[in-house]
Amino acid sequence: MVGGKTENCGMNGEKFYITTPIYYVNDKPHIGHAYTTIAADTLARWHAAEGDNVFFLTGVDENAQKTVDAAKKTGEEIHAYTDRLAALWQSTWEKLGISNTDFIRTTEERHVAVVKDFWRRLEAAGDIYRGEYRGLYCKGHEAFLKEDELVDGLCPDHKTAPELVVEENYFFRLSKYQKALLELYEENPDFVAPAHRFNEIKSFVERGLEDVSFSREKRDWGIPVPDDPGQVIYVWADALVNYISAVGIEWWEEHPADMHVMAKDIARFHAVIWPAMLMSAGLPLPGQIVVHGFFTLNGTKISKSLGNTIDPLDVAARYGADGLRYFLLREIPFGADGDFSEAKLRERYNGDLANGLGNFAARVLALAAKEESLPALGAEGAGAPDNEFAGVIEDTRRAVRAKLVALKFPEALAAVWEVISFGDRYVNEKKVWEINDDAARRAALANLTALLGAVGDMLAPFLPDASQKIKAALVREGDTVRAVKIEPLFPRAK
Ligand code: ME8
Repeated sequence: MVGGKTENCGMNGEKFYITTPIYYVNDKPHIGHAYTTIAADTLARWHAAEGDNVFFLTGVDENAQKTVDAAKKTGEEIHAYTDRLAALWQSTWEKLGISNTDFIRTTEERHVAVVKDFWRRLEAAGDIYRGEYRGLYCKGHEAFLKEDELVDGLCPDHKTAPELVVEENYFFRLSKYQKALLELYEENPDFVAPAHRFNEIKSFVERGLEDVSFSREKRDWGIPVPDDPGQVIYVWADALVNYISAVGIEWWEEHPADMHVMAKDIARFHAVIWPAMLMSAGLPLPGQIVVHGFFTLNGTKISKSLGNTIDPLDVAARYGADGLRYFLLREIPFGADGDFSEAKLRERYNGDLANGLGNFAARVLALAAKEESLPALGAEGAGAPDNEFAGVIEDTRRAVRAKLVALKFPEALAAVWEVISFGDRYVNEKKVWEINDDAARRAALANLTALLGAVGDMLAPFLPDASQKIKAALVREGDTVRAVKIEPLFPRAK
């Protein structure tokens, strides 16, 4: 019962349901969150362009204990705090051009109701039992750590001492699902991408699974366990269900998520616990867990406690949302760890965007704007874009598609930049600005506007603003296109 796959998409209005993690509201978004959301947005936009009926979900995870701590720190009443943070996350995504269909908050009634229903399904399957839990709880992870995972007694990621917790909890019988999970992995060789992440997951499950504590004692924040107000549901058991509560159980039964996108830190929750929960609840499984690496900032770990977070909105204010999107997608091989540095971003921005795409668009549009309408791509007869150009454009479209199916964002963009260089060389070799023969000049410009239009199209999922501007500068009228000069797409950054 595994959901749809990317390769099957397109052209037929099929549903494509893609998600980001729901982020904690103990802080504002940083560059790592922006990366996940931009990558998911690119896939969502691409699927929509291919004709799919896309549902793209993001949101916030509010029921964690760290929300309580964060609100205490600011001195705000907790609901006022979560309202403010949820609005901040939402507006950040808007400013970064994120095309999400919905935004879910785990304090919403639509979510709480489905979580309780889900819990009852686990209970009915005999997979919830009471027991005593002793463990070392890390608030940063909102998860228990094993003794051997600590470094000098501290959580290696958060550099904080975990808290010893001894309490009566409800447990979820995760161990019961080891065999079923291994079968799932065996039957679905793309269930987790990329492959090296899948291997980590498989060997983790092969080593054996322990049941997980699925509730916490006496908390006044979180979703109460049905029929036991002394316990609240473990924040992960609550958060994962957002993927269902946003669309409703009936939708999920008919069309579970095709793709859950996230970083490696939470891959186990999505590729092990989540499918086991769904099996227990008798619900279909997601199609694919897509896992990227972790970002550092100028070579060091991004962490609030180290004070080196970076606000994606600051970056977008200086380089545009497209500048940020381009850097993240072009620079970091999806799946590998990446490093954010403004110097590298500036280099990419000036080199590839200002001098590359921006300059090419400006040259072509300035020359073409001097002409009457030109024959558009697909037009017949003398002066229409020639076969070489049509062929190059088609090959590039195919390459971009193939790279996106394989989650190779840098390679997909590199393919578009190759065709931009091809266009630039053509302008230079032909010296298009010097061609006096009207027919020859117009034929060259028909080729170039066709190429630029195709570049605008192909970049739509990656650089929505620039793509929009390019498309608006090429006004299509039947079989012809009229070019309009535009302001520089990417003014050079100092
Ligand atoms: O884990 N590099 O929320 P979260 C790359 N609420 N990506 C990063 C990153 C970094 N340095 N830091 C964060 C949670 N991310 C849960 C999720 S889902 C049902 C519940 C991104 O706010 C990346 O996508 O800690 C990572 O998986 C996610 O933020 C963790 O977000």
